[in-house]
Amino acid sequence: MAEDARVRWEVQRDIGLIEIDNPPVNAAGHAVRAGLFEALTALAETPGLRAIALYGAGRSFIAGADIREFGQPPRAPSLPEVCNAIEQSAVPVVAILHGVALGGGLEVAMAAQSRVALPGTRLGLPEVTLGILPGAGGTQRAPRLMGLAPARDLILSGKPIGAEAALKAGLIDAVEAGEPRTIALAAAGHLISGTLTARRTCDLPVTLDQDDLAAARAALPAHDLARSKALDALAEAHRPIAKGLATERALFNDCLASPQRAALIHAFFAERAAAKIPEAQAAPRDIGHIGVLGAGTMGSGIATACLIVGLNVTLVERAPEALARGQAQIESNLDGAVKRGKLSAEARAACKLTTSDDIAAMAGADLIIEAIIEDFDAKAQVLSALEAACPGALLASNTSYLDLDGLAGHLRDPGALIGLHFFSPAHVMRLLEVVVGRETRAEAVATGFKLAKRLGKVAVRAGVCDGFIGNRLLRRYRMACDHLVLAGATPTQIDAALEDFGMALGPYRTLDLAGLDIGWADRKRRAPDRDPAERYVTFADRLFEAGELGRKAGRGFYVYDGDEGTPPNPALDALIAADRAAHSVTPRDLSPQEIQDYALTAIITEAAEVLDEGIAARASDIDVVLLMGYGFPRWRGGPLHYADTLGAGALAARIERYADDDAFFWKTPALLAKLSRDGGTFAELS
Ligand code: HSC
Repeated sequence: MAEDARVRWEVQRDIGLIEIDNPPVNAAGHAVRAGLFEALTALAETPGLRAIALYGAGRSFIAGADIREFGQPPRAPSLPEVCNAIEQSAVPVVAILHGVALGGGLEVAMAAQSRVALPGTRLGLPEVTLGILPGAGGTQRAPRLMGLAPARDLILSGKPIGAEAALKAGLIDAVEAGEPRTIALAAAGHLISGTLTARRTCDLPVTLDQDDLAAARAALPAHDLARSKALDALAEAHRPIAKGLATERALFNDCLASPQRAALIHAFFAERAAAKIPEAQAAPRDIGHIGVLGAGTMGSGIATACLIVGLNVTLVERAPEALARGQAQIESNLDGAVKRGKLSAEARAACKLTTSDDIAAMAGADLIIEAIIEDFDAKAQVLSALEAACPGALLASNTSYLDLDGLAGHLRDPGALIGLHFFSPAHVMRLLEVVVGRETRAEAVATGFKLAKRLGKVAVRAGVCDGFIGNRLLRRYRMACDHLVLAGATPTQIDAALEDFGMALGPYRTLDLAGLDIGWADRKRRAPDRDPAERYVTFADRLFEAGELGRKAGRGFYVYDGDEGTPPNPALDALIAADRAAHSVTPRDLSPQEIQDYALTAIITEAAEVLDEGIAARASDIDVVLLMGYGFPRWRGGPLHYADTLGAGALAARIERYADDDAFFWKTPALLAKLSRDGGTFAELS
């Protein structure tokens, strides 16, 4: 047996076995590619060999190319070269898939002459989610194995499919249960006996359906480079494979060079970096039993999220009608999860929800999350009551901006309190801000992160300040948008410009969705501290005071009660005109670019301050919060990744220009000024 650091091979009678062993996910980095190439070459020279089986050690076959290598100088052999060598092997190769076979991993498998997957294997081509396309033959071999339309689905969705679906689609040849090495030996035997057919994928025909590709292209968002290039590559799949592969390579390189690729890969690593916290070494508590106090929208969403992953939940609410409403909401959420395939019927039946009107019912819970109204005194009072009634439990507040240290001050054991800022709907949104107070114990932080992982959420550590990371940036962004209205833009123009930038929803449409009462309550709470120098506009307050609360009232910034779309609320013109008159502003036209620059610079400015104050540990954590909780376009990488593409110098100059008009709102943050002076980037700070 020859040995390579990442790939081992051995000969068993007339069978060659190749094992890939590159923890944690068997990414096909340079060492794996070189090892595979060497193993194939050595086995090709081994006399009497009749079949080769390729499998992965550890928890997966291959999770794809090594993403860290993108943007680095290429090193031979490339993955396409390895795939071609597998496909052209004179001795037939069977690939044994388990865990995941993603991206380049599935491409390696598709180049083999046969494929067997273990039950539970997830197979997919997620490259477009990273701003690239399958570049090791995936766009040419998937259509040959599955047909053009299913391959187009697999590639454009980026979503993996299960082993049974892959078998049905023709992507694999068999599903067998067992250990990968045992299945590898058996499958190689079946290749030799002929019970498993060996065929070269490159020899299979593809029928081109131009209409299908044209319809898929018409459905793409205009910015989406990777999916558009993937369609270009698929359109070549009916040609001889060498030609198709050459086109695929050129298109892959276009994607590789694009800012979208850099942004999407930044987002991939940013999500994973967020889990690296100073408290990672602390032992988290068991979290089998969760208490949730408050059965409103947030409480029932949090309870649903916990139930879906099999946690026991005790839900407490004083008012019987509210408890009944919350319980009904949870039941309906769980039914929805079953319908969407997120929860099996058996798991649904096994959900353990206990309800009560007495907080003592939560005694014995490992962690209790309060999700009552956003009012400091009310929260302080229930937290202290919880501490008395449920001794020893870790306590969490689902506050979205209140002072966690102030709340902890009402507890005998302030170290047991943590902030868990869920986003609505809590059983759907994947972001969780874990707010760490001055005295919060490491055990509580580690438990918050453990809960997030169990719930399938991405947790970001945040320090204490008004609004933590996300809502603090959002407030600044909304103020900037109000200033743009004052200057002459309409809310509709602002929504359109920012949706054009890629925001999931414009700021005023978002306000309508959330309800104008929320922003109003926040502004009212902060009113006593408002500096008279602030350029405060009142049109949103006036709308709220007229009962126009947004979607739930049928009217907000837009009108929702007609059949003719959602026109702007006609009442706005007079309210905005009054603000302009009060500030002696003569309105002017603003271009979409001006709107985008102003609003985005406000987010970046606040983000730089949040980072400098240590509220966020890294620039990429701020990016994750905005990407996962606030609809910031993932293909732009988040506000600070986007800031790096503009350059600190250009941003500082822009802020100075804005400050000429409004020196109260616009001050260059010290951190940005430093980066501008030194020519540095936010990414380099992490
Ligand atoms: C690709 O394959 C392109 C091809 O078409 C080839 C093109 C070649 C063209 C050449 C032209 C000349 N690479 O997520 P986790 C790390 S693109 C490097 O926490 P889980 C991850 O960062 C790729 N590292 O675990 C983390 O590191 P940390 C297509 C990778 O169990 C650790 O592994 N494939 C990596 O929750 C654990 O990851 C994909 O997009 C990779 N490919 O999920 C799959 N994958 O501990 C991406 C993971 O230091 N990966 N890491 O933080 C995933 O979806 C998930 O990681 C898994 C595991 C589902 C594999």
